[in-house]
Amino acid sequence: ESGYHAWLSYNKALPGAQLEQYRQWGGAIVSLEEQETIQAAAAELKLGLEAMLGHSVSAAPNQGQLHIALGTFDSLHVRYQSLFSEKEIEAAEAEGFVIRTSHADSCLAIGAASPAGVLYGVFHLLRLIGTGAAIDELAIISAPVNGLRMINHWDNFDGSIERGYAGNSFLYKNNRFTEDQERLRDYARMMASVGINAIAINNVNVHQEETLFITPTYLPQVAKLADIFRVYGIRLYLSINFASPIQIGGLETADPLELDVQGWWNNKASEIYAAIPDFGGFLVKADSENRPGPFTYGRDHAEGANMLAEALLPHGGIVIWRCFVYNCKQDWRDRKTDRARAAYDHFKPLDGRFNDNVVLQIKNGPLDFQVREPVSPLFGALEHTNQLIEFQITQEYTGQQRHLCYLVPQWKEILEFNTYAEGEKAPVKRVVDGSLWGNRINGMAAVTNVGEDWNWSGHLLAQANLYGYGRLAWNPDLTAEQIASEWIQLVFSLDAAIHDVISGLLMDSWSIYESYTAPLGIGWMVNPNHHYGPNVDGYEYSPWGTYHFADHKGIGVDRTVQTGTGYSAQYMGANAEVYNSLEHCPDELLLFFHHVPYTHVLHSGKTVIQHIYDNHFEGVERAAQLLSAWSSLQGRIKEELYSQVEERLREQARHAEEWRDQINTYFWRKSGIEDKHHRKIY
Ligand code: BDP
Repeated sequence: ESGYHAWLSYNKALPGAQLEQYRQWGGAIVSLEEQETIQAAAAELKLGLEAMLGHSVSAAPNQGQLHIALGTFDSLHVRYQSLFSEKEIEAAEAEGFVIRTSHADSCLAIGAASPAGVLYGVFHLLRLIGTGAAIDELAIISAPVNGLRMINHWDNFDGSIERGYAGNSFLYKNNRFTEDQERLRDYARMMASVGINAIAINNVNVHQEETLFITPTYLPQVAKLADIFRVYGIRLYLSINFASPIQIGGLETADPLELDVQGWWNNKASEIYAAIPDFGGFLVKADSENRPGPFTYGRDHAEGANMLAEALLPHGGIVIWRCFVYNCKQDWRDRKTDRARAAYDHFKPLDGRFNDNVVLQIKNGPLDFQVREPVSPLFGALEHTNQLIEFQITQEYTGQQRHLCYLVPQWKEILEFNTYAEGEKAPVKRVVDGSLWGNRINGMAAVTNVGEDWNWSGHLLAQANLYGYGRLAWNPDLTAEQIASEWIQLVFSLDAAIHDVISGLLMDSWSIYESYTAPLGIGWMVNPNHHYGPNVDGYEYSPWGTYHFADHKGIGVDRTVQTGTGYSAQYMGANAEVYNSLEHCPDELLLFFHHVPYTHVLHSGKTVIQHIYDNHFEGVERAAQLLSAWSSLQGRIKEELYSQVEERLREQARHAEEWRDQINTYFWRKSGIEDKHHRKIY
């Protein structure tokens, strides 16, 4: 009851009217295939139905008994095959499913082209039941919009997690693979239930020990993990160290154009595929934050990526190459080097040079997962390159799962953002899903927020981000509210009043967090290294390229073409003009693009300084309201769930005050301008 079963809790309290329907259809399951994923799907369906309906489910319906049948289109019993038309089968594509209730056949059938599709169909049906939907007239065709729906773990072999806020790793402990197979299976179930089909199991910063994952020392254990994932339709990926040929291969170079190096990777790939026949491929962080890469040898990133791609190609593997490349040793006195420009400047010139089995992984914004950033201008700029968007589920800069920040609204906004590529209407979601330019490899990746905490995500409500990411990767057209509703109903209750309280909390949380932290898109006012809590100048005189340039007159980074770094010109169409213009730039990103006096008047009618004061006072009040709203649920939801969230919201309310006071005080001291309302500033 701690949240361990998350959205697969299969709570019993279902509404009466529908319950009757569920009982009628859910009395028996017909599943005839031996294939392991289909077996897992049937087992999941039985588990879910029995828990939610409180009766046992048989494997053989009586004559004329309503029942659920599941299987692949090719192997379903002939009796059910006519339930699916050619058109539907085509529309379900490789990974999707069709669900149909047929009274004439006494059957609710779940069909798919692949076993994974059947599994997704089962989870969809369970979700319908868990959220109280009617099931006796179903005709659903659903196919994932994105090809890759990927999770990145930043877990280290010693058991720590880079930017992990839910305890240590449940994959590794003290340089060993975990023995807790049950937890791994539960994790795989949970991921499959929202459509995840790819997981990279180790940190993109690959240290010495993890470099050995691709050697005989650890490959057998990596393979065991892949076996568990495979049952649930998930392919395993590894982050690799670009310097592996030197570190574990005994070569003197990792130069991608050296024949020895190429040969080494070719052999390595064969070795990996011998152990894991469906191995997904490599995730690579190169020439970034002190990681090795092709630059050392005077080669560019296309040469580096393509060399690995050649090695994986014969086995059907791919290279996921990250675009998080910038100078992290910048002199803060240098006002011309702009970190925000870096990804575009590095990768735009390489468009069209990557092999077909390479995909670039691009962070959603140009900097690094701040609470508010513009969308990365690379989206829309790479017409001839496969690409994935990278989100951060783990709340590194958004409260570290101590503060509530439901991120789905942020991701939605990003996915809907119009890039103006190819004319008028080209939202990021269509670049990412590959439909704009017909990219073969496409989709989403995200840094996960899970750890060995019993509820997976530390803050129970942060589970909604993990759930939401998967749902959005499957279908980016779902709304943030819809996703929140599903999660709330599956985890807590179908009670409308309870639902509304929790939904209100989730939906307001991003804006609340934004309001008491760094203002107007400037970001970065956090403590160095761990990134929790306020520190206005924490990164101001550092080499990381993350500045706000506040002085006694004003604040902000001038990224205009005329007087600034010219970053705004990396955008297309109206975006470039809007961001470049002081007059038209949206308030929420003003300080990202412009350096302005504190007296500058926003579209809202307030001055920048008064906006900072007001927003921070209001933010603290709104954070306190989160706690009082949650308190109204005491006694109405399970105590174990209630109390863990209460504890976090209490910390948030207190900590928001610290943010307010440090930010407001800083700007009052810098500017000397009084708060119009004469509230307490220190
Ligand atoms: C930053 C993190 C750092 C990661 C890096 C990355 O602070 O720990 O290694 O991103 O994405 O957000 O590689």
